[in-house]
Order: sequence, then structure tokens, then C-alpha cells
Amino acid sequence: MEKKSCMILALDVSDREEALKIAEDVSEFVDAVKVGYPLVLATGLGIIRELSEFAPIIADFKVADIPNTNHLICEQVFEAGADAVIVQGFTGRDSLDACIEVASEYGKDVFVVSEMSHPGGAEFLQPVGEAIARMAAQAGAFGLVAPATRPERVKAIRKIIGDKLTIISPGVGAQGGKASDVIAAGADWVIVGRSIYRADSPRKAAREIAAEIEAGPNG
Ligand code: U5P
Repeated sequence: MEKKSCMILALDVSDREEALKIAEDVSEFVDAVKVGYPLVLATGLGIIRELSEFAPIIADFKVADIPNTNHLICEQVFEAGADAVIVQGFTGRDSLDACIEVASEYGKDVFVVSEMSHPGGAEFLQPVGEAIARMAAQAGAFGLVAPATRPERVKAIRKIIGDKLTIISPGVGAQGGKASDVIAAGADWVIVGRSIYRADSPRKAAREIAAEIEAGPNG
């Protein structure tokens, strides 16, 4: 995944035509498109290959099962054409290893959720977030998912993992995070959904966030 705008589109719409149109309109301003359950359950797994015409695809299935099931899920995800998969870290090292094993067979990447961006993410996951980040680094994951709603947590996690892993960070805009703050705290990419796909002009919204990232937190 090439780093240009430092932005990933979270395409949580449920209509195929709308998804393809938004992806095409904003492709100039995003480095990847993240698809998850809302879009895939509504339109089918084939949407991954269709969207991959516009950008690399990150499949956000937050895979969280026993190693064998994780293995089977990741095979389907990469067979469908995804470039990366997002998995949960709380299921433990063996479950994560299963995902990384399949990803490396396909030459693809695994991102591990260490802590979630919503208020409830602080309840159970945050206290173990740093341990999950360490495990992900030891296991050889490509990156982490860490909360844009708490840039101080992104900073703490960056300190733990150094430059070993990339950090992608959801929670910008609709959830309250500011893109340039999170990049300054150590994230490589921000993930933006509603602020783009619900805007009157998704293209204009994406361009504005990209410009804000480029200008930096004091810009
Ligand atoms: N996402 C989060 N927080 C996490 C992990 C993943 O928001 O901790 C995902 C959501 O499922 C959604 C996107 O797809 O990132 C954020 O969308 P939005 O709040 O910008 O609309």
C-alpha cells in the first residue's frame, strides 16, 4: 500500500452502484478502500474484486475465532482479492498466527485491532491494548488498528512498537477525531467513513481531509 494521502476510505454503504461510484470519485484522494460487513453482506464478496480496480482493498472482518476457523476465513478473503485483512488480537497468538500464515502464503497483509475507537473500546480492550500491540509485533503482523479518537493512545502504542508496524486509525470526523492530530501522534493512515460517504460531495470531502492532513495539526 503506497503512502500518498495517508487516508483510507471506510466504504460502509450497502448499495453496489453507490459503492463503486464513491470509490471512483474519491480514488485520487485515498490510498486504500476498507470494506466490511455492511457492504459485503449487502452486495456479496465479489464487490472486493470490483473495487480493487480503484484502490487496494482492506477487508475489515475483525476476524476473531479459533485458529482453524481464522485460517478458513482468511483463505476466502484473499481468494476474493483483498490486499489485507483486519483481525482481532484479543483471541490470542495462535489465532493471529493462523491469519498471518495464510496472508504470507498469498503475499498479503494482516492488521491487528489493538484497541477500538468507540467509547466502549475503553471498557475491556484498552487495558490489554498494549499487550496486543506487542504480540502483533512479535507475530510479524503488518500493522495495527488504533483509535483516532484517542491520539494519546496512538502515541503510546507507537512508542511500544517503534517503526516495526504501520498504524491505521479509524475514528476521524463522525467519531470526533481530527486527521492531522492522529497522523502527528504516529499513525500512518487515518480511516474515514461517514465524513466522506455521507457528504453531499464525497470527492470534495475527501479532498478537504487530505488537505488538512497535508497542512498538519497547526496548519
Ligand atoms: N472501525 C472503527 N473503530 C475501530 C475499528 C474499526 O471505527 O476501532 C471501523 C468502523 O467499523 C468503520 C470505520 O468501518 O472504521 C469508521 O467509520 P466512520 O466512523 O468514519 O464512519
